[in-house]
Amino acid sequence: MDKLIITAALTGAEVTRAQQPALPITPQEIADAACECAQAGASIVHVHARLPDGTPTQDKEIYRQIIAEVKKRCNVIVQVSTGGAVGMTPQERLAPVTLKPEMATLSMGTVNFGGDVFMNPPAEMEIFAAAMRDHGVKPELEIFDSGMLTTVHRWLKKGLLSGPQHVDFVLGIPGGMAGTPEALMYLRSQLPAQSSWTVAGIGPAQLPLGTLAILLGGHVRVGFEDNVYYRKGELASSNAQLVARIARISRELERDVATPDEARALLGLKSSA
Ligand code: KMH
Ligand code: ZN
Repeated sequence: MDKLIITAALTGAEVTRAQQPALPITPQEIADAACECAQAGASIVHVHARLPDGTPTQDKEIYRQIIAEVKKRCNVIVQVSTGGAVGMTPQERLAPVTLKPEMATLSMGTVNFGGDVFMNPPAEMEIFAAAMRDHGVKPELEIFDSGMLTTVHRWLKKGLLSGPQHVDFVLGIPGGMAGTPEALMYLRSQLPAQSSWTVAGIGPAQLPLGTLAILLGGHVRVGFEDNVYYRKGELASSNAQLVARIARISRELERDVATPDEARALLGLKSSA
């Protein structure tokens, strides 16, 4: 099995300081959290920008600061969000891709998102895919429900995507596919050949689905964007605490954890050196 790639989803767009007092918000806080996670075993950080008051933003300058602050401190892969927050325009959402980060998320379809609708119309997402290709940014394909994986197959046939894909199953969003082993096993069975995959279990699904992914040869995303708890009723003290636990479980299961450069090699990214 390949070494385990751990992604730390540090901030997200929805979680507040009231829900998780250790939530990183400023570029400095995000960079500190990113490198603490890298130290604990993360090779990718998935980042969302916030204004100083915590409001989600896709402001390119804030993303520029986040990337620069992370690079000053450590060698982790920075993956920017193009999902942003529900209700943002496609133009806003795409802004950080022009900074040519190593990776960016690419949502593969529209999904109910709690009481909201997270809009990802195919024509707009095709533009996102083309922008990532033009800027040399590796997409991580976000799959919230099974039909989105059939879209991946269609896009591969049409040439909108090429080469081995890296897919993230986001499971347990109210309105999306359930955070269950059955859902994960089904999605895994439908992957295009040569794809790598990771799982982002939401809330209580984070730990069991992450553990299952380690056993199945997938990769794992943890962090406050998806889950603010260490265990039922106990908030996590930091993103790094969640990373350290999944790294520990992986090593106990005799699967080594990838460094950022090992993750780059697995994902077909340029080496950092
Ligand atoms: N905040 C969600 C509506 C992504 O980062 O690409 C979308 C999201 C996905 O977080
Ligand atoms: Zn996100």
